Amino acid sequence: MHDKSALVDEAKSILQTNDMGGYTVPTHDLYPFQWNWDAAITALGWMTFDQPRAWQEIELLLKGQWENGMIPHIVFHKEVDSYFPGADVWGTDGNLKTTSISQPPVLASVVKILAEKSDDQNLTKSKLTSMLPKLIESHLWWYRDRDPKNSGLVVSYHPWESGMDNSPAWDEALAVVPPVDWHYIRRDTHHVDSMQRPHQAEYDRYLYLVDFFKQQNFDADKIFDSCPYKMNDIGIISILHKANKDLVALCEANDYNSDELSLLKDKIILTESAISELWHPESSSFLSKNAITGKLCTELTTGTLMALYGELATASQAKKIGLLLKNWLDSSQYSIASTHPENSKFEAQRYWRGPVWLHINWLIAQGAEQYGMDELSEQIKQSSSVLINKAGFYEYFNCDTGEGCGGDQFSWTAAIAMYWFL
Ligand code: 2M8
Repeated sequence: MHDKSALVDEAKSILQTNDMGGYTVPTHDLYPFQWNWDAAITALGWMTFDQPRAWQEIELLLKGQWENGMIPHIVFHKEVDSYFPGADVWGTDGNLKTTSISQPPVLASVVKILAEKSDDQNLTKSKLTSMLPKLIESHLWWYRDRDPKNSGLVVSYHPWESGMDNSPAWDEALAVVPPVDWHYIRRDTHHVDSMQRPHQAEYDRYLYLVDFFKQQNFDADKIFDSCPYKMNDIGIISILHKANKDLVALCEANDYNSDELSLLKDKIILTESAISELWHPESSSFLSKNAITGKLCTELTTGTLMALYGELATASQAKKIGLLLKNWLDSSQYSIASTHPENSKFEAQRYWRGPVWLHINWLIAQGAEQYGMDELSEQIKQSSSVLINKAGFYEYFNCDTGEGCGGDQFSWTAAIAMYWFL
């Protein structure tokens, strides 16, 4: 067992080392830019010892926001060639280069936490004045561009958008996407053992989609009509739903009102009435749905547990998910495997196909707590802290051995550990 204060010092120094002067890279070399949901989670870590710096993290992310409201998945603040695909491959316009997709919108929920925990009300007020309209715009973007038919269930166009890149839930839908027909050199496998990263066949298709968005001139209607990959991702839907409720609450607490905000309130009701489409009684879980074929993705991944976090489950559904979660925790040596260990596609060390991710645990633990499953929530927290004590602040952890995997000195792992249990 490490000394707690030594761990706090180490976690702080990871954020400081990864600080590029206002934004934090997830880890040097492997991910040398600012990522969307990493920035949100990382701000929670900054908040524990430097509140102005926490707000700054978000301000710099919002600098990359598109005119249509989208907050991109990566903001390429500076050119660095240790990552592929870089800004040139994405081919977007603008002075500040970004990617052309987004990522799980946990940001508004984080801003609510920052505002509530802040001890400088003037600073908070001035930050919220500029941020609230931008956050509202970003949520409206999800509903406008990603749910133009007003179904209540937004779609995602890329596994990278889910943040759970090579999750087995995406395999079938991704297999239909053609491979890219040009040669490229991956950089990720120069930094990390290829056994811990996605396969080449997946990268070929990730890149095809990147090209596809560019060829459509990033036109929302064209992409909605013809994108070969379209997913009702239960992870994104749940995180957006929760963030939407948090944003409405934050605006109300700060006497902020607008027509746009009323639109968001309507979306909350709409999603709640549509979510039963994704409930799969045989799995005791909500599932993602391939929006092209209408087929549910029956692989149990931690994305499916996000419905608890979004508070989208009824009491009886939540009870079933709770039993599933208990069984899930008991099925691997360490914490919550990102793919249920009994699934045939489970791999204990390969990226989003088995390893444990700490920020995901935090989201699921909040979900369990919201439904009164305090013991489960506590078990998730304890098992997360065991990993930090055993392995340190890695990107993710082998759920059988507890060994740290992927990038070391990882910002969101350090940040969530500081905020949650250190
Ligand atoms: C991973 O994704 C990037 C692409 O976005 C990659 O593998 O190149 C994912 O774990 C994603 O969720 C995360 O935001 C990103 C940076 O930590 O890395």
